Amino acid sequence: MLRASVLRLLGRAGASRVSLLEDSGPRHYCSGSLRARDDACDARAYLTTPIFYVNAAPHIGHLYSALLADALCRHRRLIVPCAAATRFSTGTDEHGLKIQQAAATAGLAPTELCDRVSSQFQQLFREAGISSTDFIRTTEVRHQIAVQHFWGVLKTRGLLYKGLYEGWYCASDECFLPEAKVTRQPGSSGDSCPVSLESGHPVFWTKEENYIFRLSQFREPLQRWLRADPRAITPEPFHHAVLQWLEEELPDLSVSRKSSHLHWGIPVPGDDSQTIYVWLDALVNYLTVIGYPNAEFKSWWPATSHIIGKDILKFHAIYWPALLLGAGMSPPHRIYVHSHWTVCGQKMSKSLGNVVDPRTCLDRYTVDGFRYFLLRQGVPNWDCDYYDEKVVKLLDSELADALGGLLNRCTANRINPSGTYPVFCTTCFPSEPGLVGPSVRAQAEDYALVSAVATLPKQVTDHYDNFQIYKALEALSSCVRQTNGFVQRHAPWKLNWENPVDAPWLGTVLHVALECLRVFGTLLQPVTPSLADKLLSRLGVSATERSVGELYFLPRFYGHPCPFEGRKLGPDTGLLFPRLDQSRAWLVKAHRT
Ligand code: ME8
Repeated sequence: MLRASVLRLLGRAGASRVSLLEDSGPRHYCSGSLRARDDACDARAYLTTPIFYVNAAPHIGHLYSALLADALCRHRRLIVPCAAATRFSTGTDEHGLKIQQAAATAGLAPTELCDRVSSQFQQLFREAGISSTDFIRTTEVRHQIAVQHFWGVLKTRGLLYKGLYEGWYCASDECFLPEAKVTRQPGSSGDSCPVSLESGHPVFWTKEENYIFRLSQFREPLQRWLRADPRAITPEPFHHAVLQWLEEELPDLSVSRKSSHLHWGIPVPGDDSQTIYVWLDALVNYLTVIGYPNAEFKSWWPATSHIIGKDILKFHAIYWPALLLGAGMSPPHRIYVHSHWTVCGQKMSKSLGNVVDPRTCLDRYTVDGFRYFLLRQGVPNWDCDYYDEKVVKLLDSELADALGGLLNRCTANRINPSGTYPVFCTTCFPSEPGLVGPSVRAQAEDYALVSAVATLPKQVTDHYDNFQIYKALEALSSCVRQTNGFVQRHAPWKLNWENPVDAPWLGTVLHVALECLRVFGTLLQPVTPSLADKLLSRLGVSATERSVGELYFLPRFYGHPCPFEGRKLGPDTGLLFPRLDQSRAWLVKAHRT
C-alpha cells in the first residue's frame, strides 16, 4: 500500500491508491509499514528541471531549480524506496539564435561553446549532489529524432501551416512579442531601442515566411484542463495567472525560422530552408529523455512534474500543453513554479556583474550548507534576495547551533558515558498526559513536543506536495527549537546516572531527544544528504532504517518495542556542522574588494 498524499506529490500513476499516512494506526505514529516494493515500482514519477541555455555559466538560480527538483525527488525516494520508480532529468538547451550569437561573440564554433558550458552544468550538479537519473543535451541525435518525429505528428494532424510572420523577436528570451509587450529604452548612443517590457532585453523586427502552429485552437482545451485540475500549476497564484492569460486571445505561434537566419538548430523535416523554433525543440526534451517516439515513453508520460522558474511559465503552461494536446497526448501532471533569486535587491545579470557563482558558494558554505540555505530561504511564490551574511547567519543558527548543539548535548561522553541509546521509562513519561505520581516527570510542554514531532513527517510531506519545501524546513527547524527547549527544561547535565531516582528520567530525556533527532535526520535527507547521513550514523541508524516508512517515532511511548533502545551509538566523527562565522576572513575580504 502506498500513501496517496505522497503519490499525489509527484506522479499521477498510482494516485488512486490507499493512503497509509492518512489511515495509519496509532494516532501519533508518523507512518505505517511501507513494504510493497512491487507496488511502489508501479507508482512511477518523472521529474524534470528546465534545460538550461549554454550561453553563460550556471548561477545560483539554475542551481536552485535543480535543488528543488532534487529535494522533491529524494523525498519521494524516501517514501517509495524502489529506485526504478522515480526518474529525474535535467540538461542543457543548446540550439537557437541566442546560442548561435553567443558562440559568434565568443569566437567559438557553437559546438565548442555547447560542450564547454554543458560540462560546467554537469560538473556543478555533480558537486551539488543533484541526484538526476538523466542529463539531456539537445544537440544529441536521439533528440533530433524525437523533435522531428513530434513535428511530423503535428503536421499529419493538420496543425502546421506555412504563413508570413511579421513581428518582434527577442533573441535573449527566444520569443516573439506582440507590440503591446514592447517598450523603448534609450540605447548607448542615446537613440531609442525597442526592448521587451517583461525582461528588458532588446528585440528586433522580423518578417519572414515560417511554419505556424494552430495554437489558437487550444485556448478552450487549455482552460478546460486547468479548470478540471486546480493543482495542475502549483503554487496557486501561477495557476491563476495562466487562466488570466487564457482570457485573452491566443494567436497562432510561429514554430520555425529561416535557416539563412538561424542555422544552429534542427531542420524542419523535408524542408531544409527552415529550422525548428528553439522552444519547440527544447520542450520536446522532456519526451526524448523517456524514449519518445518509442512506446516505452508511455510508462512515464503523463506522470510528469516539471519544475520551472516563473520566467518560462507561458512556454510550459500554454505552448507545451497545447503542443502535447495537438500531438494527441495529455498535458503534464504538474507544473511546479518558483520565483527568482535577486542579489542585494537587484536582478542577477552578467551586465550588472552581480552573478553569484554557485561553485564558490558550495566551497564556502559546504554542499549541505548551501543546499540548506537555498531550500530554506527560497520561497516559490516570491522573489528572494541573496547576500552572504544571510547565509552565515542562517547556517550558524540552525545547523551549527540548534541541530549540531542538540546532537552534541545528547551524545557527548560527559552526559551519555555509555554511548548508547538509553532506555525510555514509561513511568516517568506515561502516554497519558496529566497523570500525577512520584515518578511522573513529564510536563505538558513535553507532550506538546511529542505531538509536534510525531506529526512532522506528515506535515513535511504535505509541504513537499504543495511545493513549499521552505515550509517543511521551517516546521522542522521549529521542532528542533522545541527539542532544545525540552533538553534545556530538564537539564540532563544536572541529573546523575548513579542516582536510582535520576537515572530512569535521565535516560528518558536522552531517549526522547535522540528519537526527535532520528526524525530530523530522516527528514533532512532530501535537503542535506551528507549531514543527515552523519547525524543518522552517529545515532546508530542503519541504512535500511532511514525511509519515512521505517520511522516509527518514539514507539515506547505508544507501548511498542523500540529497536534502538540499548543500542550502541555510532562513532563520533566530529561536529555536525562547524560554525561559519569563525572562518569569515573571505567574507570580510569579499566586502573590501
Ligand atoms: O529559459 N532565480 O533557460 P535558462 C531562480 N532554456 N531561478 C532562476 C533564475 C533566478 N534568478 N534565473 C534562472 C531557459 N533561473 C530555457 C528553458 S526548458 C524546456 C527550456 C532558472 O538558462 C529558472 O528555473 O534561461 C528558470 O526558469 C531557468 O533557470 C531559465 O534558464
